[in-house]
Amino acid sequence: MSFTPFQKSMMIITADRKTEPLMGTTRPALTDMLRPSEEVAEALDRGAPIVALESTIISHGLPRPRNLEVAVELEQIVREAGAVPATIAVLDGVAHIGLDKDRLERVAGEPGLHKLGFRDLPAAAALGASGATTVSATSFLAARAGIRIFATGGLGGVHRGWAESQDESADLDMLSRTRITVVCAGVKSILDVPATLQRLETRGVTIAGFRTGEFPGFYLHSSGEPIDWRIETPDEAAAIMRAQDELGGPQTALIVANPVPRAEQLDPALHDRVLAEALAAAREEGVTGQAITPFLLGYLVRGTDGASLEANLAAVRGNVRLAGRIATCWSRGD
Ligand code: PSU
Ligand code: MN
Repeated sequence: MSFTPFQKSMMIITADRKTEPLMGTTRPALTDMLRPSEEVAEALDRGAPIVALESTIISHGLPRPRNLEVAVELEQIVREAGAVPATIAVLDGVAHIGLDKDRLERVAGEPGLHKLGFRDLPAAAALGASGATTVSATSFLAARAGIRIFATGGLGGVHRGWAESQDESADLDMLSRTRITVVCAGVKSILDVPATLQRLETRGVTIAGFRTGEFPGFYLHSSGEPIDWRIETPDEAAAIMRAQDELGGPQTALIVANPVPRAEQLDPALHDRVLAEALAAAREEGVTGQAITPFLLGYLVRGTDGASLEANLAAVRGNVRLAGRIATCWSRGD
């Protein structure tokens, strides 16, 4: 007898619910903490193609009110590719896998939403908090719900000046222990890209360039860093995913690195100039930790008169489209 990924995840949830409550405490059932929308639950049951989408890019990564339009548009792109979108966020302590219109509006507009990495999920769930999920939290929640494919803009990674700040995004650690395929335009160019690639190699995360042998540079078509594996079709991505499962071993991710088209990239000279200014401003203002990524992305949008935003959106749209195609190949089993 075989089971769909959703059925398997529900078995885990059911099994977890049977575990002994801690002495003297009651634990909310996991089903209450993780709630697939009706549409997503039904797609999981049928083994239909699904693409997970993160919400931090909506709440913290893009300026309002454009962010809501983008959130709606990204879901539409997934549908056009023949897959079901599952935007993920935590609202009042519940991790929603797939958001209806009202919930999407909350994520785009609610002031003071948390930015939730993986480590924040237990606290948010227990305390009934609301927040947008980063790549680390979204990867975990998607995989937990039985979703294998996830699209975003650019991953977090090793920050410049890492030796002093020790700031390495939790995204990398999560991708080294989660069986998910993430389609992205590389890592954000505000980061130390060679150091990030080194960390991904050390941690055993597979990277395949989609029609490129160079790691994309988020706003830029290329970061200039070579990568070892190049694929030409979504089928090849699905084949790598099947090989991951068949080979076994640690539950690592597959990064499908999909560059923004050259025609839509940010002008490289403008990029380098404004990024240098942004990094200097962050140093001067003492911005660190969780705040630094939104600060730098926001600075770039203003410093390039919105051109970085257009490049960012072009990258995300392309990633979402490709993720939809990979999800279709994956669920067809070819
Ligand atoms: N991609 C974008 N914009 C974003 C992000 C990704 O195009 O804002 C978010 C993702 O949620 C990613 C997070 O996980 O930035 C990384 O934040 P940090 O560097 O604090 O880990
Ligand atoms: Mn960080």
